[in-house]
Amino acid sequence: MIEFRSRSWVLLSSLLVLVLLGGFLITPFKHGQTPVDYSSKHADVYKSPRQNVWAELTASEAASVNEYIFKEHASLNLTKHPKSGRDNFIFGVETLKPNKTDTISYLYNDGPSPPERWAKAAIAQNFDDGPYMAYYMVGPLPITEDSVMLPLEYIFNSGRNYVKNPVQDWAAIQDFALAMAENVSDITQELLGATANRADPSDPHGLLAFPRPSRIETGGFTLWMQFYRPGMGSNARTLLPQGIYAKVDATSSDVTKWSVGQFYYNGVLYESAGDFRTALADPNFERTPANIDGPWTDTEDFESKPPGRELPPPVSIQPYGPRYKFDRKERFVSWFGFEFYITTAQATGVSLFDIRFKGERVMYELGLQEAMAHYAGDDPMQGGLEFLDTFFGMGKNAFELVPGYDCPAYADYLDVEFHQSQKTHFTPNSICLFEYTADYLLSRHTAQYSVTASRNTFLTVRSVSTVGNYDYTIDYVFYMDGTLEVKVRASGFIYAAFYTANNTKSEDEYGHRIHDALASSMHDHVINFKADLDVAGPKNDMVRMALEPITQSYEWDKPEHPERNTMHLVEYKVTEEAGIDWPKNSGEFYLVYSSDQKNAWGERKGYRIASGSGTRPHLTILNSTTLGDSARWAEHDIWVLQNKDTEPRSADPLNYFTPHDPIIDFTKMADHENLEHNASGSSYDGDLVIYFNVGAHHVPHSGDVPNTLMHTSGSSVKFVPHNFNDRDPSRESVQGVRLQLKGSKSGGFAGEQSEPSGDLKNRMNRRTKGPDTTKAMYFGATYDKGIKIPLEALEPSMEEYVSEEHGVTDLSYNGSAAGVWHRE
Ligand SMILES: *[C@@H]1O[C@H](CO)[C@@H](O)[C@H](O)[C@H]1NC(C)=O
Ligand SMILES: *[C@@H]1O[C@H](CO)[C@@H](O)[C@H](O)[C@H]1NC(C)=O
Ligand SMILES: *[C@@H]1O[C@H](CO)[C@@H](O)[C@H](O)[C@H]1NC(C)=O
Ligand SMILES: *[C@@H]1O[C@H](CO)[C@@H](O)[C@H](O)[C@H]1NC(C)=O
Ligand SMILES: *[C@@H]1O[C@H](CO)[C@@H](O)[C@H](O)[C@H]1NC(C)=O
Ligand SMILES: *[C@@H]1O[C@H](CO)[C@@H](O)[C@H](O)[C@H]1NC(C)=O
Ligand SMILES: *[C@@H]1O[C@H](CO)[C@@H](O)[C@H](O)[C@H]1NC(C)=O
Ligand SMILES: [Cu+2]
Repeated sequence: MIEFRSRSWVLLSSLLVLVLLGGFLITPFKHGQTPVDYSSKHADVYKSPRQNVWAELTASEAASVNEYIFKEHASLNLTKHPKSGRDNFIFGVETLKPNKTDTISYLYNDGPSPPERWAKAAIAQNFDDGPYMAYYMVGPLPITEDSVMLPLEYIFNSGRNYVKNPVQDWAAIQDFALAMAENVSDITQELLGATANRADPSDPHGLLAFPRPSRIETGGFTLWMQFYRPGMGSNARTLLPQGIYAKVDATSSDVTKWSVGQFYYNGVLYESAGDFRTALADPNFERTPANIDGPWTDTEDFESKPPGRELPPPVSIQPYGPRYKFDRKERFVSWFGFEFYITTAQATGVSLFDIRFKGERVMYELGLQEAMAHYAGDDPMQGGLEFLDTFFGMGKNAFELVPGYDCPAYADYLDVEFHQSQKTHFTPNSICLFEYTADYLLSRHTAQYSVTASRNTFLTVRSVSTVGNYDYTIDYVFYMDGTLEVKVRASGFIYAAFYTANNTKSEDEYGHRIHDALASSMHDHVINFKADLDVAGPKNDMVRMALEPITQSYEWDKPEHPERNTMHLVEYKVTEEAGIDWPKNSGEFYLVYSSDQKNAWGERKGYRIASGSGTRPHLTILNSTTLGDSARWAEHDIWVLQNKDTEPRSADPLNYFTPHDPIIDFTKMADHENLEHNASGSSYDGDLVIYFNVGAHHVPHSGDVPNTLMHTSGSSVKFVPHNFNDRDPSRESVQGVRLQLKGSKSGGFAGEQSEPSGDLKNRMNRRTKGPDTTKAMYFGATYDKGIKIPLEALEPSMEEYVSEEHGVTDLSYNGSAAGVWHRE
């Protein structure tokens, strides 16, 4: 019997990969032979060629950085356990990714030593005019007498390493919201049948008040607070907005100076709680029904039994183990020519570095930058609601994956560590790595005497970031022909609008009615990724290859056609930094060509930036009032820029607090700089970088209740080789079969080839019953005997899921990039 790997054997699996690959690819298993003995230990551990220079800090590195800052920078007056907004504290430490230019010699020129290792520290710091969050660089690591702490400025084109923090006194803000709710408890009781419960804020029968900054000035807010029901049973809070809104003057960083102003209810604005109360006392006061929780927000239906539900669905299995090699320590993966390193960051989650295909450079870096959701609506909450989800942390909110559900039962899982508030936090099994065979072929062809079919097996690196109401499944997918795909799918509770039964309001202008007192709220998801393409080396050119109609005359066409209406290719070089949208009618190919490397046919080696599946939108809103300059990358589909050490990211989480003067302003990165490096005298070295967006224009409808479905939200961009190789490189890697059709003809076009020898021949003829029957000629290995499948491979034991109850972000400021606080 062939045994299956279980998750508890995951560590062992990396030891096995080498043996597996050897066994699998070179000596196909013979009938009856047990391919791998999983119970024995193997001496060989797969080793990455180099060390992962982008790896997150280890727990001991982080501890040493924290200790160094405390000891050597006592003047910062840091406390270990902040209890109030006046305390200074180290919020988090993580790896400061090395400058690309400092890695080149180590990665590509056999340089002996890796670049220096540095840490980035985020420190909550009070200055004379209030609280700030400031970034520092600490290094080189390990900490020695030569290590220093410097303001981290070079990666922020604002020239600042700090952002004013308007929510530093989070405990006071919570108390303020509670006091506001208590002050109008007579009104909420009357109109919503509930009040806030100070003793138990998560009381399912109580109310919460949640703030949205409707205007962010330097260092202060104007806020609107809306009431919500907690929806604690279902976690459906964002489906339970209530129709009462309060405006808060929060321009002072001292919360005791905040004050409540206007109220809004049923389309009417009241100047104060008093005016609202007076209006409510009028017997003609117009009410609108409240939005009440109930079974309609439940995410599961445990009861229904439509025909078919009594059987489990098909699942994928992997009886012989994985075919990739994986260095778990360095997080390095090698699979059919692809090689890359995996790393993570608190804000952005998984990134891949040094991606090569068949030994040649493809990308230096591929990773998420920011995930934005921008809403619209005619009420004070939805009217300006916007989220930049790295602010809450796409990495630190990537939780354990559900085995057999998020990823196939046989996937490898990676744990993640991050360092926040002087502690190392451990998230088990939050990245998965697996091969999967598509339900469709990569290639096939039926010829006169034969039919050939090649399976499409791909490799996926997956994580899921749960930011409040939404779960984003983020995939990096590798295909055997050298294609890479970046795919994001969102599911979870929509952030819905309160439905006002006021017939003077225009129907369906911002969404649809989806329950008694609930409306959907249109919003754009624009999710930004960086792809630092180094196609066959760092010097690249981006061109738009247009397909254009033309009227041409050809000598051979005369006299019948003096002119012929046809089409041709026209190349437009992208000569300066620009934001480009997907072309109408897909009428252009966006190609990144090597400036100096050509394939065997003299064509420039290239990769095409192609649209994948779903929609790939940019922001519908022009010059968003809420966003200011904080997310200008959302305004076009694809950006091509000069690559610079000083511009490693398109955004920073703290952009959320300074929309009009963000710490990273993308417009200053995409500022029309020259992309031509061929001319003499050009200071530009030819290394370009691409930023691109995936996402969706989301107009939720009744089918988004209770949860948005992955297939309506899925969106991807692909990077497809274009003359990168001399021919299709997948041919040597794929597994498939060629069937010789019955009949007497052989030879010639698509006829029978000479018989292969040895093992292959044995296997080839395994299923043929006689000389006249169809013959199967397999390429790549095949399954060659029945297997007994353990339950574990079909339905992994959930005992393996080890996470304890954890703090999923509730989209409040506590635990965001603004800090984490404890009560005095
Ligand atoms: C240090 O911080 C505490 C609050 O955490 C404050 O009371 C004290 O005045 C600060 N000292 C200096 C020198 O800034
Ligand atoms: C990266 O390069 C910038 C300037 O190009 C420099 O200021 C910075 O110190 C370098 N970073 C590291 C970690 O060496
Ligand atoms: C902030 O969140 C942490 C958990 O991350 C929790 O322990 C703490 O009590 C919260 N602080 C406040 C003021 O709610
Ligand atoms: C609540 O009412 C009290 C008493 O009128 C007032 O002092 C306080 O400022 C109010 N708080 C809020 C948050 O509205
Ligand atoms: C409905 O909303 C409009 C504003 O859009 C407001 O003028 C009107 O008074 C509201 N009607 C009721 C019945 O509340
Ligand atoms: C964007 O809006 C701001 C504020 O209204 C305005 O100052 C600016 O000129 C606008 N920019 C563009 C490009 O429309
Ligand atoms: C550089 O490229 C541009 C655009 O393709 C071309 O017009 C120009 O002649 C080239 N210059 C040199 C020196 O090759
Ligand atoms: Cu959505």
